[in-house]
Amino acid sequence: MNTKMLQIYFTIMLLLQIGPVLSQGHAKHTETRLQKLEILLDRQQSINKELQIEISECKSMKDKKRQNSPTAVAFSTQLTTHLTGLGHHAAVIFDKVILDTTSSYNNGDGVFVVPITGIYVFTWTVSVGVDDWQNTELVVNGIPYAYTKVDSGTGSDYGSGTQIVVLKVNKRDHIWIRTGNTGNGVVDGKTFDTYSGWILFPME
Ligand SMILES: [Ca+2]
Repeated sequence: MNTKMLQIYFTIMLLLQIGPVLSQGHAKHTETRLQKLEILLDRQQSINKELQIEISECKSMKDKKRQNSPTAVAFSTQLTTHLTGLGHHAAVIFDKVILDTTSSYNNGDGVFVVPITGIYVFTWTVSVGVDDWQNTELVVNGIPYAYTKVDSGTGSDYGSGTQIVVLKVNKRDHIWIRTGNTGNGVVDGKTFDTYSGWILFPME
């Protein structure tokens, strides 16, 4: 063998000896990495399970809250009759219920009972016929917060008064329309008069 052949021979021998050592080391390294990855995967899977449990708990809590607290509150009523002989601070009872999403308005006494604490909008209209006049007010638990004043003249005169008010009211508060301190006790409903309210946003 010449020198070149010898060099090639030794190189091959060296590679044959080192090869298995290198591949053994590589396999060991890969195995260690795999074990680490398996541990990480196990941890991740248990975290995922915990998160799934928490998510389902949150969902059921949200559903329960929705069931207990109706947030879509709106009612709309109308006075179809002609009221006479109303004294001071007498309830104006709007007899026809057009809309009441939470069944919170009672057309027997004209009271809307707040189903959930929040900011609400209330509006009402009161009309009078020839030569009648009447003040009305919106009361929360008997305390007035807004007023209308309507006074028609003689002849073929008539008029309507409308008011709108935004209030923070609490669950179970009673809200209704009543006559004020002045007026001749006549409210000319006949579908011209309405009392409505709706929630802007809940505060619970
Ligand atoms: Ca008048």
